[in-house]
Amino acid sequence: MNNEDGYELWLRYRQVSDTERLAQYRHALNSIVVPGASATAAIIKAELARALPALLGVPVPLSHEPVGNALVVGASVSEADRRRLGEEGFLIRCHQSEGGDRIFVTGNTDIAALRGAFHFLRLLQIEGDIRGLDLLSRPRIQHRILAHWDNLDGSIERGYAGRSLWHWEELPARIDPRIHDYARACASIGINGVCLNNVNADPRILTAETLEKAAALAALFRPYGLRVYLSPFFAAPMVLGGLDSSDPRDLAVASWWQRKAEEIYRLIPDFGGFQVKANSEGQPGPQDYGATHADGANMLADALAPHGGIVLWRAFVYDVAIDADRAKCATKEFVPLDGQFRPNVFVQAKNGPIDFQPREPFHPLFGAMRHTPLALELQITQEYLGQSVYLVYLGEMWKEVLESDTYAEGPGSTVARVVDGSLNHHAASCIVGVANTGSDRNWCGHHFAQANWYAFGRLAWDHTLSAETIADEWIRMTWSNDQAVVNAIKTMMLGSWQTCVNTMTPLGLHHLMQEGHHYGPDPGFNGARRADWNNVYFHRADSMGLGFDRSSTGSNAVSQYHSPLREQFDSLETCPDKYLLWFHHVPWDYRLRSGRTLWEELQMRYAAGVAGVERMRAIWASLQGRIDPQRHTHVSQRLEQQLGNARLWRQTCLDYFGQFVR
Ligand code: GCW
Repeated sequence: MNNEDGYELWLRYRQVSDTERLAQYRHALNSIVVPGASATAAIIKAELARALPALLGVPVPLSHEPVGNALVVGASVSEADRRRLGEEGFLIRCHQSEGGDRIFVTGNTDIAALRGAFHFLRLLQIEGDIRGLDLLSRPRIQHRILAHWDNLDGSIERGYAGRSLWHWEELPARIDPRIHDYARACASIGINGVCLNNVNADPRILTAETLEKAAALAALFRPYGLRVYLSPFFAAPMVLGGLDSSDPRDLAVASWWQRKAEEIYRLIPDFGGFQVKANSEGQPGPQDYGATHADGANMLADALAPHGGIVLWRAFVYDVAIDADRAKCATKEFVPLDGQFRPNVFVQAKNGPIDFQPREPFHPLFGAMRHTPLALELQITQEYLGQSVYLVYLGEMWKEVLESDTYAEGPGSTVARVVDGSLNHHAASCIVGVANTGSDRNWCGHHFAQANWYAFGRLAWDHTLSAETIADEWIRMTWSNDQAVVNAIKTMMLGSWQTCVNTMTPLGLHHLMQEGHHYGPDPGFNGARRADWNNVYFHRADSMGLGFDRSSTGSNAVSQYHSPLREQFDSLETCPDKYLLWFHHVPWDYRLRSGRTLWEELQMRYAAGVAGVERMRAIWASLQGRIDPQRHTHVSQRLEQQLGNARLWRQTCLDYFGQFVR
């Protein structure tokens, strides 16, 4: 078995192994016709010409007219279909004709045809049945954006896979050819936006010089259906423009942004918009002038609106003056502003109210702002989840969030329906994933972290897909179609998130990681300058018990959720175990549903964290010889490291919490 380095990601076209399927595909695909002449059509041609001969093991020529049974990509659609498909939706349909059978992959635009072409290739990659295909697929969420926390110096905030792919210093003169492969990967899973820079923004992102660099990337991305977004520095009018204020209500400030927007759109006509972190963790913002988040967002929105751009205004704020419980701050700050935002503003909230922890209950904002489109921000990069050492499949976590019921409009008011716009009747919708890519040869540091990039794209396109279906596809494309291998890897992946939660923060614990870098345990950490940057703030262990009391007799964060969740979370008896210590300060000898006391359960969970990694390690070892040696060894080494770290978590946390147990 040949060594592989993981560079090809899931676009790893190997000859189909099932002989019946192979015969079916060879029969159906004698030639390829891509009638379009655009840059996108050229990309479709190149992808099919690369993929089909490799998958089928025989030449599949590109031709102007169908020869024999043919795949035709990009042909026009009927009037009725046109309306159903929107801009990016596609159809895949089989037709029989005299000259031969045809498989048509069509859409309203070449970009739609590109999406369809990748979908069709995926069917072959997973060795599916392509006879009689008749499918229509369109995205459920409109803007599906990867957010890169890349700095202009090439470093990446919370990046664990090397340096920035952009090579800012070489742009615009040289564009790393690798970026084409990045764009192919994004296009193949339906991502349609890329925010190039860190939300902790460098003001220089908006200089004329940097904008030319961004424009070079935008030009590369355009035919792949990817728009570029930027994270501006809110005080740029002062830092770059020499104004003496950045007050959003100041006309000179607003007109500076208008001119900046004009300059951007001259260079990047399809520019997507701004993603903004303001008045959060030291970033400047409208509140510096006594103005509100709405004032700030609207001023930027007005500058972008004439050009069709949007503002993603982040709700990751936790000013202690707002509430002593950090989990409550964002909702308290933003709900009073609901209804005040321009139509091209999204308020963008993380999945949970604290900060991308291994598990959090969903962010209450999703049930609380009915008049504003809310963008969901997920973190693909594993800042708090073992970085590029841990094998953690995040598809399951994201499904839990998406399927969480906010009860905003009674049962069935899921986060997914808030985000896709259907619940509150918003035409616009957006989801953002903080990217885990970098210059490492395998893109994501850990071979299995590629699955999270993949899963983000697939869920952004269709949040009704199950985590298991997505894992199944990814495994077949990335590793093997051998059913035994697929089953083994799927078992590893589907248990991996719960294993990570058990390893670090079982039963609703959160934020116990080492300061700053957030890898490894440090439950006793108490040296930060802000109370809510200390780990003891979050777990509150004492001789009475463990956990943050957010019940109605504590911080009352439960009140930010709708009934019946509010009551369910509020009562120790009905609060789900997985959120127990998130919402309650629980006595050490309290008996959980399992019959074990809290202290016994905690020991059991930390042990389960270690056992889970041991199980993954054993399964992976059993796959030796069925996976290429290079990738097999790489993952084995990571699992070994993960195991060591899981043991450290168990020991550190049980030693630490044990001191409080009488
Ligand atoms: O998760 C925290 C990270 C910061 C990050 C911040 C945010 C970009 O520790 O590195 O800053 O959240 O989301 O703004």
